[in-house]
Formats: sequence, structure tokens, C-alpha cells
Amino acid sequence: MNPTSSLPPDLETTQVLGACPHDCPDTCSLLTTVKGGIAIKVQGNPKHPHTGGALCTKVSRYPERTYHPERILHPLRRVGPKGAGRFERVSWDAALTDIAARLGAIAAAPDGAQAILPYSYAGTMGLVQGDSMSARFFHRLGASLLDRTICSAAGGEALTQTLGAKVGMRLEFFAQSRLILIWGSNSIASNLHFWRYAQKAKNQGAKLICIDPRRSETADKCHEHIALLPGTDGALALALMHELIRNDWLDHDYLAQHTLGWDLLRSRALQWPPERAALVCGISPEQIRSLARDYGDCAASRAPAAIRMNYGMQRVHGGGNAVRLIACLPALIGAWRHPAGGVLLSSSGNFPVRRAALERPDLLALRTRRTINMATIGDDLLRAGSAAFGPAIQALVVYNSNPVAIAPDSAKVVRGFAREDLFTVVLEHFQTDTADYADYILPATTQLEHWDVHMSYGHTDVLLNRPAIAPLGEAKPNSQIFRELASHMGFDEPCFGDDDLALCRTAYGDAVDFDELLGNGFATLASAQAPFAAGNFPTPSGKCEFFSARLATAGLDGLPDHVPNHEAFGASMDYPLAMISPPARNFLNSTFVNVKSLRDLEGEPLLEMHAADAAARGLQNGDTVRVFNQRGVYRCKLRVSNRARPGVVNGLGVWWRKLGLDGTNVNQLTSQALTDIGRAPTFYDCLVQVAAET
Ligand SMILES: Nc1nc2c(c(=O)[nH]1)N[C@H]1C(S)=C(S)[C@@H](COP(=O)(O)OP(=O)(O)OC[C@H]3O[C@@H](n4cnc5c(=O)[nH]c(N)nc54)[C@H](O)[C@@H]3O)O[C@H]1N2
Ligand SMILES: Nc1nc2c(c(=O)[nH]1)N[C@H]1C(S)=C(S)[C@@H](COP(=O)(O)OP(=O)(O)OC[C@H]3O[C@@H](n4cnc5c(=O)[nH]c(N)nc54)[C@H](O)[C@@H]3O)O[C@H]1N2
Ligand SMILES: [Mo]
Repeated sequence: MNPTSSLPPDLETTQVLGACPHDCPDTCSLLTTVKGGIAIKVQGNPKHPHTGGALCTKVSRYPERTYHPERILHPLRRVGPKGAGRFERVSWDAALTDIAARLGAIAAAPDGAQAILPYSYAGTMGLVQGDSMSARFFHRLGASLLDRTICSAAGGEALTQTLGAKVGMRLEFFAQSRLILIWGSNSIASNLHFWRYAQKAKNQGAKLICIDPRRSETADKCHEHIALLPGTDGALALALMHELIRNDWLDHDYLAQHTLGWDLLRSRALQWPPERAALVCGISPEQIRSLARDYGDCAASRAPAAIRMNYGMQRVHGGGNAVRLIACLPALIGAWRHPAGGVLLSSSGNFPVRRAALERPDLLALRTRRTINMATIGDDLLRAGSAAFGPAIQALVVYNSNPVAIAPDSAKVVRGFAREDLFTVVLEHFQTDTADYADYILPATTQLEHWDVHMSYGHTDVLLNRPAIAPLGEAKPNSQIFRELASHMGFDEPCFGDDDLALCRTAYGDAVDFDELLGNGFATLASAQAPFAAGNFPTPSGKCEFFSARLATAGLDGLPDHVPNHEAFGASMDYPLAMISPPARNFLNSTFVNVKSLRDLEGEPLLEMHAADAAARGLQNGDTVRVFNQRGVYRCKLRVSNRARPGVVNGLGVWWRKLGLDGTNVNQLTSQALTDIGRAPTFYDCLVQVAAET
């Protein structure tokens, strides 16, 4: 595209439009400069309004990651013991023939295919390199299904119950808000392009309040910071409602016309005076009153009040209920009446993705499959076959994920992956902690080397990714690897012949103008400016459902409530500190940890602790410490810092285990207990103790 001259191809410079593939709400439009077939620079596309020509530090290092000397460029077969990380180079044909034979043998036993499990998440958010050809392959094979809960399932389910779908305010309108509550989100680190709009609002006089146990980079830049204990957001939201009711800062007309279950919610909220919530949250009643006053003032003056939640606050036992309560708040004050009022956690429900056309569940052909929860992979890999569980897991095919590093309760995950009788195939760019346990590692292309099409969970634009360079070495797109695996298994359905461009077109069908995508790299979805100004929620009742009949029918509380942590602060003498493990700014989950320039920015694995907690333990800044609980021990450096509040320590994630001090990371300590709704993990619901290394 856009050749700038007619130089010979090896000297020609071109710019190629792409999309950032990473698991981030921003989904930026990329502009890659290619010279002589080499990608020399990756920038933000200045023509895409949400990207605004700016990228985060990590993605601007994309060429460094792509041409990293440790990229896996050929298929590899294990030669040493499981987990030793020793491999030999083999040909694609040898690898695929053997993998097909191994999977075929497992599938040949009665009900055998269910012993095979795909394990994937959002290493790329691309709809083609994510679940298209891969899903077709596993459906045709009849493998177990995977419940992809690792990140957002509690909050997603909560939004669906309350608002009807994963929908909310449009990103651009935050610039016009007068009050923004940044709730459980370190936006500067993990939602930078939202922060641009929030900053614009701030410059125009809006008040910004950050609600987060950690004094994050974002909290530093807000007018106020409410450092509550992890997992207490539901109590805070109920006390806010209490104050809105007591002071009559309510939009009675909106409540009457567009909500369901107000009387019930009102009675529950009245049980939560600020004094009660303050004790639970570990903050002062006055902080709660002041927050309620700010929010209530917007009701009185009809100024738009916005809430940007992020998934950080739902990684606790009561995460689903807390998101439900916060998602109810805008309806109490009628904030939805204004385009710059309401709440946004995820915008992904706006995208008309044709999942069935991409994934072809019809290939299951009436076979019913069990579903394995990716959050409990540690336990599930160690489970024997039984009538209730079905066959023991005998084969894993991992792509777009690094479970050995990112799944909770690593000791069990590692024991599972180390099983000599487990056959594991990993599609990867690098030899991650997970790839160390593979029987085969298959080299996958990066976003610069393949086609894809994208949605976003932070804005409402569809993006297209064109390949900028040829695949490096013998790397192939995930889609192509599954296409060839299907062929080696003898699957001959025509859908295995669809190429990647055809899959890109399939993703949205006629809902998006594909020519516009090809030309601009992005296309904006049409949607109302203030979608719920007059109700019209995509719930069964069309109202904002404070009370969910669907949850009540399922035997759960129909009304949201504060649900305490599994490991509640103060509940254990042995483990008196609450630990959260939010993302490090220069990593993307465990991606980029092996990029040296970014790892140098993060330094080393560390635990932030308040000075009072350090003094009580005789610990100094820079000490090597043991962080431990009933599940394990993790050693790292201590940083005494006011980013940590008393009683809470922050273990920034997610390091590669093998790049840590003792071959572990923070997930050595996290548990496999699940959230209240959504079956999601509870990474930030974790009690620990910290001591000097002995
Ligand atoms: N740089 C960078 N960007 C990322 C990621 C990354 O790893 N690095 N991860 C991406 C992914 S996968 C996701 S899902 C998104 C969102 O990823 P999230 O995990 O939501 O990350 P953050 O937006 O940083 O929000 C986490 C914030 O929530 C706070 N928090 C922890 N527990 C609680 C709690 O109980 N209550 C409240 N109120 N706050 C709490 C943490 O201290 C932290 O500041 O970001 C994406 N963007
Ligand atoms: N303690 C703690 N644990 C956490 C979190 C936390 O905050 N604290 N966050 C959780 C959250 S929100 C999430 S979303 C999960 C994320 O967990 P994962 O989804 O596993 O994400 P990553 O760790 O980024 O690993 C993605 C892998 O996919 C690979 N990859 C990228 N693109 C491609 C491709 O095109 N093809 C192939 N084959 N591979 C590709 C990358 O090289 C990388 O190794 O982690 C969770 N774990
Ligand atoms: Mo995530």
C-alpha cells in the first residue's frame, strides 16, 4: 500500500494499516512502516480518532518483539523431560503428522475426544487468529469445550443481568462528563486512550475520583482517591445508594419508568449507612458521604456523571455482585439521560460478530460436550476420570495463552502440565513458561504477519489488520496451523478451506462495509448517543434490572448485595495482609515480559507495601522477601511505597516464572476459588503474610 516511490522492492518504504491485537480495551489502529520487507516502525494511526496517533510504550516496541532473537521460527519437538524446556527442530509435516496421530488415537477411544482440551484466551483478540478455524477444528474433533472465564466473566455476567448486555456509554462522551468515577481501573496503565478523554474532561473542569485499593498512576492524577480494601466495592455502592435515598438525590421519574425492582433495592440499600460500609471498606464514613454528595450533586444539577469501571474490581468473590450494584447507580440519578452520563465496563456487546459462522458449532453434529473452566485448569489437569467429570484430560492444545504463568494456584497448574502422560501442543511466538511443558511447540505468526479483523471492549469501532511483512522463518498463522491439522486428521468439510480474508469477511458479514475497512483500517458502528436515555435496555423487561428474575430462577439472589471475599481481610491470623496483583504498566499480562527494554523499565518482580506494615515486620525497602500463604511461597523484592495502603500489598503482575527470583510468580499464591456469578477466578481475593528471607 501507498508506495512512496518506485524504488526497487528491497528499498521501497510502505505504510500498512493494522490493528493492535492485545487484550486491552483500547484496540488501537496501527500504522507500520516497512522498508525492504522489514517492519521498522509501528505507530498509532493519526486518522483513527480513539488512537489519536499515540501508542502505549509496549506496543510501540512491536518490532523489537517481532524480531526478537528468541522468536520461535520452526516447529519443535520435546527431547528432555517434561518442563525442562529442551527441544529439537522438526519439519512441519513431521510435527503435524505426529500430532494428528496422537490426537486421533485419543479420539478413537469411546468418548475419547472429550479427553482433548483446547486452552486459549486473548493473546490476540483477533476474530480470525482467535476462535475461527481453531473452533471449527475442535468442534469437528468433538473435543471438550473451554469456559473462557479468566478475565471478565463475572463482570460480563453482571452487566448482562443488569443492563442486558456488555454495553454502556460511548467512549468519546467521557470528554464531556462533569464527574468521572474511575472505579477499579488503572486507566493510565491499562486503558490509556480512555485516559485521553478523561483528561480532556478534567481540563474542562470535571472532577475525577479514583476508587482503588492501590494508589496507582491514575489515582495520582485524580482529584480524589478512595483506597478501599479489595473486594468491598459492593458495600461502598450500597452506602452510596443509602445516601442518595436519604438526601433524595434521585431521579424519581427515571426510576419509575425505566427500572425494575426499585423498592427491593431501596430496602436493601437502606441497611447500609456509611458507618457500616466504612467499617467493611476500611475507609472513613466522611469519604463515603463526600462521594455521595459529588454523585448526588449531578442528580440535582443534571450535570452528566460517568463511571468507568474496569475488570480489576471483579477479580474477587463478590465481583459479580459489585459490578451489578455499580451498574445500577446511573439509573438512580438518571445519569443515562445524557450521552456523557452512565457507566462503561465493556462495549463488546455492541459488535454484531457472527460467532456461529466463524466457529461452526454445528460441526459438533449433536454430540454434547462437557465444558472445562479455564480458571480451574490446575485442579482439572490433576483430576482422574469419573462419571461426573468424564475422562481425565489427556491432551491440551494451547494457543493465545500462557496458563502456566497466568492461571491461579500455579503449583497445581505446574503439576498438571508436568504429567508425563499428558500430550501438550503449544502454538506460540516464544518459549513461555507454558511452552516449556509442551511436547510440540508450533511457531505462530505475529500481528505484523497475518490478516485479522477486530472488535473492541472499550470503543465501538471495527478494525482490520493487514499483514505488513511475510511470516518470519517457518511461522504460520494460528488459522493456517488448524487448517493443516484438520487436513492431517482427514477432516474434509469445505469450511476448512476458507482462507483468512474470507474469514475476515465472515466475521461481520453485511453488518460492516468491508471496502471501508480495507481502505481506512477501521469502521465505526452506528449507535445512539445516549442509548438508555429513555430506557430501552436490552434486558428481558427493557428496563435496568435491579432485580434479576433470571438469577432468582437460578437459585441465586435476584437482588445484588455485598458478598465478602473468600479470604476476607482480618479473617486469618496467619495471613493478615490482603494481596492484589494488578498489571504492570509495561507488560500486557505475561506478554512483553521477555522484551528486554520493557523488562528494564519494570525492573524486577516486586511487592509494594505500606511503611507501617514494613516497619511492623522489620522490613526495609529493597529487601528480598518471602510472600506466602497456604498455597505456596513467592520470593521477590520489597518496595516500601505509599502506592500500598495499610493492610494491602500489591504484587504487580504477571512475570514469567522463569524470569523471577526463584522460578515462581505471584500466581503461586492466588487461589482457584471462583466468583459469585460468572465462574471467574478471584486473583485479587488472596490473603498472605510477608517475611524477611531466611
Ligand atoms: N499495560 C497493561 N494494560 C492492560 C493489561 C496489562 O496487563 N497491562 N491488561 C489488559 C487486560 S487483560 C484487561 S482485562 C484490562 C483491564 O485490566 P485490569 O486488570 O482491570 O487492570 P486495570 O485497569 O489496571 O485495573 C486494575 C485496577 O484495579 C484495582 N483493584 C484491584 N482490586 C480491586 C478492588 O477490589 N476494588 C477496586 N475498586 N479496585 C481494585 C487495582 O489496584 C488496579 O489499579 O486491561 C488491559 N490492559
Ligand atoms: N495474578 C494475576 N493473574 C492474572 C491477572 C492478574 O491481574 N493478576 N490477569 C488475568 C487476566 S485479566 C487475563 S486476560 C489473563 C491473560 O492471560 P493470557 O490470555 O494467557 O495472556 P498472556 O499472558 O498475555 O499470554 C498470551 C500469549 O499468547 C501469545 N500470542 C499472542 N498472539 C498470538 C498469536 O497470534 N498466536 C499464538 N499462537 N500465540 C499468540 C503470546 O506470545 C503470549 O504468550 O491473565 C490473568 N492472570
Ligand atoms: Mo484480562
